[in-house]
Amino acid sequence: MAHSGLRDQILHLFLNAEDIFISGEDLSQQLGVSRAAIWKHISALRNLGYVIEAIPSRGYHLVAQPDILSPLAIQSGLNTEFIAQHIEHFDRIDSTNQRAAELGEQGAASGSVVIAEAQSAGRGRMGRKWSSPAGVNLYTSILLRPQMLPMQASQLTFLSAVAVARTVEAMTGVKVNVKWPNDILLDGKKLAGLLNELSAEMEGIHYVVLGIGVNLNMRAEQFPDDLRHPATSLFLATGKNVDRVAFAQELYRQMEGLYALLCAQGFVPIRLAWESLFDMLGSRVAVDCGYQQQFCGMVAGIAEDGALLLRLDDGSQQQIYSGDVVLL
Ligand code: BTX
Repeated sequence: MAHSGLRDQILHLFLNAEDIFISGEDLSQQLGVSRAAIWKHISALRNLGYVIEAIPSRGYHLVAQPDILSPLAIQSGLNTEFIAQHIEHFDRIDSTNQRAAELGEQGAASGSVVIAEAQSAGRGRMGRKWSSPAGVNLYTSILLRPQMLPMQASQLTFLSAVAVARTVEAMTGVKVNVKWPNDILLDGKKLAGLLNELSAEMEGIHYVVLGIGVNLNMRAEQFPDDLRHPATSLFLATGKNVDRVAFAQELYRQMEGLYALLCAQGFVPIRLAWESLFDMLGSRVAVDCGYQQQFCGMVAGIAEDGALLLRLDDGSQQQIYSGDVVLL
């Protein structure tokens, strides 16, 4: 985890103070420690990359924060009801999905979030790996306890895709597309990946972990050579670094808003939002479903349960549950 104790409390005061300057006297009174202790922790914060100005007659002023996805920074001004009200942050972890599943087993509240600067075993679908270099991207997992049937859980994948797309547009003005089932593409290159994992019985869901990886400030040389599809980052596309804390905040707000919409109005508005980002509607595609099964046809949309709807050449409609889609 990033920080602890008094340091966190000092940061909390900086981030939530009305006035940009706080005197050493005020800090020591509010936290009940000596001014020498405050000074020691301010030095420690500076060593971590926080830029803190000290002006004798006015006090301390937090000028800049290091590029760390610290829970305090994310929670300051977040304004969500439940998503990211509880955040676990790691400098490095095997997989945020793995940790969020542990939290799910331990009874953590719906909306709990795990976030990491780097992953040593970031997971993709079907045992694939998600490349997760340190300090440049977003790797996060959101724990939810939705009141829905297990067969409806894939609705949450579409919801996550819409949330990522809207966040990217809000933060950078860049428009992205989605590809069935779970890709987010920028100019045809993979920008983000979603991995949603489920713990359920036939009758209901215990919890869902929504895993989201977005390439934000990743440089070209940080991508592995053996990617299956071309990939990109927002930095590569725009030439500008993205503020990772602001991006995470916007993503959690979008997730919460769309989740509220799903709970209130069902899947239809989410499906329509997703389809508006899906530029293959009406296109002729081939879908490789594995086991030497392949379908060709026209993309007609997605079904309530997340299946891809394909109009085959004989006019019949085929629902496809998994496969790789290629434009013909
Ligand atoms: P996927 O199976 O659709 O994509 C995995 C494939 O994408 C890999 O086989 C590789 O070719 C390519 N790839 C790997 N890393 C990257 C990258 N950084 N950018 C673009 N392409 C890449 C997608 O699976 C699901 C990924 C979810 C990742 C998040 S991160 C937070 C959470 N924790 C966790 O362990 N996984 C999720």
